[in-house]
Amino acid sequence: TQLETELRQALSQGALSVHYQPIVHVATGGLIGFEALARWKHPARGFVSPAEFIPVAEDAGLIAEIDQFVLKEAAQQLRTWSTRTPLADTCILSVNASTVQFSRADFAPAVQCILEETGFDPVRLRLEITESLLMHRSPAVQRNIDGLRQLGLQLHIDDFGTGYSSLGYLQQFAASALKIDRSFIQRLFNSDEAAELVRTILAMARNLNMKVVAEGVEHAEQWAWLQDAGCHYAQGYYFGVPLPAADALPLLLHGR
Ligand code: G
Ligand code: G
Ligand code: MN
Ligand code: NA
Repeated sequence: TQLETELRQALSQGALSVHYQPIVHVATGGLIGFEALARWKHPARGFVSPAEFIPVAEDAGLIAEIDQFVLKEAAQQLRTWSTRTPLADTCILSVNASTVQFSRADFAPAVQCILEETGFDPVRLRLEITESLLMHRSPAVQRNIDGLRQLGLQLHIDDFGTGYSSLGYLQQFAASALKIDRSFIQRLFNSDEAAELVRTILAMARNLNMKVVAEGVEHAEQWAWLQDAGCHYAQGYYFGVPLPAADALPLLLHGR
């Protein structure tokens, strides 16, 4: 397709970049780190959403290149910021990892390679994967999961609540955190079910020894509710939109 051709060009011409969205401690509102998000600035169409180009990249066999670009770029960026503030040495980095990648034998080794090249501490890295991975377990997927965990990084389940994960899979998988999909946070005050569901996810995460990240927090009221409910971390426009590196640095320097 045309989009695929243009995406190949974009990759070779360096038209992809990374934006950084703050992740905060719910209790204090203090910055703990960033989610790195791919951005494609198309010469004619402006910014194309990853919701549009990531599925194309997955079908075209370009996703490994994109995910690895984002990881390497973001890890390097945080290393660069170390010269500006000591907070850059402790803040966490959360990066999306396509399910497609987990079937490739060279995935975990490629992540290890990027961590060694950039000198980024694996303990500060979170890979966000979607619930669909829990349903597509195979020996290759399992080897990658084991390999990644041996590196010391954390696996977080993105868009949690929208997929099909059974609690059994979740426990086996040994994810460190659940990121509650923003649709639940958006409906928090519109529907008793949404609020009850978020409470249930929090209780389940406590029992399974996992942390919870609330996504899509847009209002102070939602933040207050999450504080009350004992949610650990949050992300959303209320705390900050995804920003280019130059605009994200001040958040590290001065706090959110
Ligand atoms: O940033 P935005 O809300 O437009 O992202 C839309 C979707 O694209 C989200 O579900 C997000 O997880 C996904 N996405 C953004 N950046 C990346 C990336 O670098 N790799 C992968 N695999 N997905 C990404
Ligand atoms: O699926 P994933 O969690 O990776 O998606 C992250 C995307 O969600 C980001 O690209 C960002 O554009 C979008 N996003 C982040 N915070 C908010 C928010 O508060 N409201 C809405 N509507 N979208 C958000
Ligand atoms: Mn994500
Ligand atoms: Na999400």
